[in-house]
Amino acid sequence: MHFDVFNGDADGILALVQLRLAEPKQSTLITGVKRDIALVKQVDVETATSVTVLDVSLEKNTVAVQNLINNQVPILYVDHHRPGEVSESPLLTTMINTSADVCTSLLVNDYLKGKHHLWAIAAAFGDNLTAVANQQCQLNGINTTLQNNLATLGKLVNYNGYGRSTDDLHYHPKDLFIELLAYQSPEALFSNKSSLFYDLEQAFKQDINKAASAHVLFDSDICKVVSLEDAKWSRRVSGVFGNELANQTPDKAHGVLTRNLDGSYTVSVRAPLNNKQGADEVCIQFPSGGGRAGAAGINALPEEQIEAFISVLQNYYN
Ligand SMILES: [Mn+2]
Repeated sequence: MHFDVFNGDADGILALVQLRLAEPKQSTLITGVKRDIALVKQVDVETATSVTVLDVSLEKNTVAVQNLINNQVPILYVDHHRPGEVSESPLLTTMINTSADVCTSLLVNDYLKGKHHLWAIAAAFGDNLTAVANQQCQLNGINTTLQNNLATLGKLVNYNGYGRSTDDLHYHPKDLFIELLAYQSPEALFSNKSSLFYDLEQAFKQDINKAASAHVLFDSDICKVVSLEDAKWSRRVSGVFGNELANQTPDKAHGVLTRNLDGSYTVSVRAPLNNKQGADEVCIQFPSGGGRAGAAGINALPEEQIEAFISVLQNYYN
């Protein structure tokens, strides 16, 4: 049995859509919410004959990958996150590139020589690689309407991946993959007015409108921190809402808090759009913090550290 292991966001799902349109294959699908990245360990070593892994850091899956290699299972690994120490093996084929202007779907696009490039461009938009995605649109002579639709598709599929567990999501990423695979190209998806594209768009609008009533914890010229009520919609929209706030006031840093089951908070941090650095530096000052320069997060911020978080954020960008 072949296993397809993929991140539940736009980049992971659309990388697999491209691959399986080009190389159809019966497979067992393994995925989860966007933050669920230690996925390879879910592969059944006994029945696996081959494995494809997309858009989850090799560093977080080293042990499981080694275990597959030890069991003579060939692996194709495509990703753009930190790989850590990669053990050489003729069984392990890697396409890993950590440059800031690359995502997994663009790597798959190269591998397939651009065969399904529209899906790859949507994924690049989903991973917020807007400049690269726009450039790809230009290179391929894509008109403005299609370009806007691809950007929306990337945003919506990415948005669908956020949640505490897959129960929070509108579509389980497995189902989203299966439904999208039924379309040869995103254009067919856009022209079907009853497709999931329009369902997701509707759902997104509802969530983002609710977020407008977010509780403001702190607001200055430097940064703004808000908290959302403890609800499924809050967990779905928190990441994208951070991006929206950043777009509205590009000179400010932003933090969006949602409450966890244990009373701690998940924090999404966005650096000011006009100064896209340091979000990770702010977050790693707290246990369970991490991320990239422009967008980072803290998985479990204790309630009593909210004030400390706000002053770190304020002082960092002051
Ligand atoms: Mn990605």
